[in-house]
Amino acid sequence: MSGNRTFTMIKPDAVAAGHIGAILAQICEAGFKIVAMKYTKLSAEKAGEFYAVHKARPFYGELVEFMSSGPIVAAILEKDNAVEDFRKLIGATNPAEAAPGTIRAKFAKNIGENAIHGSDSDENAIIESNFHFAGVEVFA
Ligand code: DAT
Ligand code: MG
Repeated sequence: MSGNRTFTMIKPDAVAAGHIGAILAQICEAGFKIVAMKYTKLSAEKAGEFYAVHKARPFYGELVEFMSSGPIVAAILEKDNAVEDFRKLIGATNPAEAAPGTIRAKFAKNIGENAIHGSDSDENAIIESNFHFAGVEVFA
């Protein structure tokens, strides 16, 4: 059975460009309920830990630098089939390949600075949510 929660971050490029409100509106209009949210900034160490799975990739250093370059909005979202539906809403990693109307098609700059994160599995949604939020910060 598919889970009903996913984890997201509005990334530093989209925050800096003033897109927080428009992105949250699109998320809510798509039927996701915000059950946890914070405006925060990742240290390089924390960003490196979050993306540790990509450590061996050539873009890892760039990714860690970018994700710790400015504030982000982190949130846990609830909806039936949350992980899959949210990946559809955000679009492909490379905005040049993202379907029209998706968050990345509308707001991402390029494959590295791509506006938003979405968990890729129910298991990772839980791991990523716990990485950013304590239980008392989640309001179901
Ligand atoms: P996604 O964020 O769509 O799950 P991913 O997990 O493969 O994509 O990669 C994590 C992030 O790393 C991605 O959002 C942006 C960055 N990234 C991925 N591929 C890249 C590339 N070829 N060049 C630069 N940055 C890349
Ligand atoms: Mg991913």
